[in-house]
Amino acid sequence: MPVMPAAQRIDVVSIFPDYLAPLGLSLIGKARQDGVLDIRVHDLRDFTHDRHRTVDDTPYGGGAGMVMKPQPWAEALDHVVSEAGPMTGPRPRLVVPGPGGIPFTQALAGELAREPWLAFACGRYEGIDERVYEHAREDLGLDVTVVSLGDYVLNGGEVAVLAIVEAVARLIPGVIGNAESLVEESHEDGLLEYPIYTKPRVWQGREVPAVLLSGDHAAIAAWRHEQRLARTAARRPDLLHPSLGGADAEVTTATPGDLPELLTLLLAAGQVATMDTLRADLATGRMWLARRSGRLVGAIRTQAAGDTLHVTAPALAPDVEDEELARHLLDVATGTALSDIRSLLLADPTASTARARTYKKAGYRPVPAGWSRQVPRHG
Ligand code: 6GU
Repeated sequence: MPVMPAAQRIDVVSIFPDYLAPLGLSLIGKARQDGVLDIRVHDLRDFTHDRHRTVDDTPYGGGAGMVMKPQPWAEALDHVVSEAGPMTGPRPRLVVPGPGGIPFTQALAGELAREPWLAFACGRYEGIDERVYEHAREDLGLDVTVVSLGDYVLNGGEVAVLAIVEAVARLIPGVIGNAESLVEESHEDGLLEYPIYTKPRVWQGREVPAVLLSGDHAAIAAWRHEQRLARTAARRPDLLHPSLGGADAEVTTATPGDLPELLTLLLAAGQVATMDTLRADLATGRMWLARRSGRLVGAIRTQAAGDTLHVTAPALAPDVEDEELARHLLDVATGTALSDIRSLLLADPTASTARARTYKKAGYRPVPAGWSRQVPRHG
């Protein structure tokens, strides 16, 4: 007989329990019915003892707004945890949504999805008295994480909890049917998703890109990868630059102080350069450097001329035969190019067999001056 894994338990404490009603809908509502998720919403005001069910008061030290009182929060958290027994029993991980938290990311969603028990404390007003966090950590033994959705301010944590629970729950087996669709998604590998189309092939005079109808799976995969890079560069360049830790290397743009080391690398890699040509390159184009443990192991230079981006062969240190790194440098240098670039010209007419394969895989075709590739338009 198949053994049902225990449901993930989620407790939410809020002064607006109705705000969390959407957790009864759609795939999350279904998962609750199926016993995959055990979500319990608590009203913070049930843990007050005065006639007005007061949850807030003015801040010590002055300042705008109101602060959530410690007593109702402590009793609410005690109540949630009490269902687990003494200090040694299972404990929820306490997540407190707030603009001052660590960024909520797909990686954090994955981490939270592996927790058997989560508790969310929805603050309102200016926030919760700091001693509630200390009580949760020191007296209840909870791991407390303050989490922010982004750099903007919401009125309270409830909307954030809806977002966080949705991102977490869909990673739990049994919450969404198609495990495949989990893998191929924006952010799972640090790039945004490619554009997608369905029937009809022509809609209001707009055609689906021909490559998608070609049946050429390699061409389709190359086109999609290209679209992902172009989109990420246009909309989220911040994702490309640090994620350039691909191929175990840190990729950065060069500064004048890098030039002597760069010259050594280029000469060792058999390229033609002097300090003067490099200074000129730096002034008129862009240079990307790949470092491993601080050591310069690769470089590539680009220069825009009209709608063509001229790209040098990726230069690698002689002991670094790593086509993945070469491809990575090429993707970085071309993926972050200006959006009005329509074609790429890669000056490497005498590429090695391995390097020629890298260029072909990246969508380049041999031309007399080296290798050429067209850049698709993107939104
Ligand atoms: Cl998680 N909570 C609140 N109240 N405001 C926010 C937020 C969270 N993330 C961004 N702004």
